[in-house]
Amino acid sequence: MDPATITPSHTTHMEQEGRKVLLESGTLFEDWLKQSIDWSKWPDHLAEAVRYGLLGGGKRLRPVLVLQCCRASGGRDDVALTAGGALELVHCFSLIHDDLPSLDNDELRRGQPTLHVHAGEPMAILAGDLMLAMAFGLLAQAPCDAAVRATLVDELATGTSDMVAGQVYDTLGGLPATLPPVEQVKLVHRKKTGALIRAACRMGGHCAGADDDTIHALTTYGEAMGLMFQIVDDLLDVTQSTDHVGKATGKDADSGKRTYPGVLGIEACQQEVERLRAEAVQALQPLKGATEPLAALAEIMAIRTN
Ligand code: GRG
Repeated sequence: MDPATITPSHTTHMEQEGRKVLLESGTLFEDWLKQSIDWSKWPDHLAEAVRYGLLGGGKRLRPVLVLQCCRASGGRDDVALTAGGALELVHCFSLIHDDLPSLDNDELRRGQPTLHVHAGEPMAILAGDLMLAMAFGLLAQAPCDAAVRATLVDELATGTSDMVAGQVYDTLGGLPATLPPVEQVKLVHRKKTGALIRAACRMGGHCAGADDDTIHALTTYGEAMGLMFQIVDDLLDVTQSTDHVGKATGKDADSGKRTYPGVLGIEACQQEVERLRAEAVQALQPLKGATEPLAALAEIMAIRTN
């Protein structure tokens, strides 16, 4: 999926800037992942499956957030490229496993057959497992001091385990029954989708050796972005076609899942998206580095249509 097509061509300066940031930084990661991984270490068909799951398009939002949060905190690109590459490996692993017949049973992802359709279910499971191991292996080699490296590993482990807990809530239940419906949906979204986006922003700050106030600001930005991202995703599921989004839509209602539009209605969701976008941008105020790319990413993620 080409980020340049993420919105129609009418648009404000911030939207254009958001598309540019996503395209330029996303391409940087695409190239980095191709070049920095020693693909010859694995059997050819395993390497091919990982490459298919990792390099087959995607917006690269999470690694781009790592890079831009690192830059906004005054850090170096080389550390952020490694941390962002590791995070993207975890993200792509989660999509591969999420699509499996025993979970969401989806056949289309990023406009292509899902990995289990392409390479068979056993290979999809094993390629996903390898990608998770590769992610932590990459972080172990991050070009920074040992304390920062340990913090990056901790952040990625927290984000990944919260994501798995969110997936369990979403697919196997177990949410606290005392929570009102909207709080239940919020909890699932915060964990399943928000946790990795939050981790991306915090990892970007840690790559730069940021102080506590900066990490706090990036956390607020990341939490608002994460929740907003999933509410927009829920809205796309009810408003867009499968062809346009490149993955199956209309599934949430069919599967009886609780979603934001299902609980609040479409209009209230749109207002919540706008509130979270503004909250994300506001959170950037204390940062000393260049924050326009992060504000532009909030803008474009609020209005994305795929
Ligand atoms: C099975 C141990 C184990 C772990 C996997 C399956 C799973 C746990 C978690 C699923 C998490 C998940 C798929 C959340 C949905 C988040 C979401 C909206 C993903 C789509 O992100 P985009 O739009 O995708 O950024 P692209 O294709 O652009 O990268």
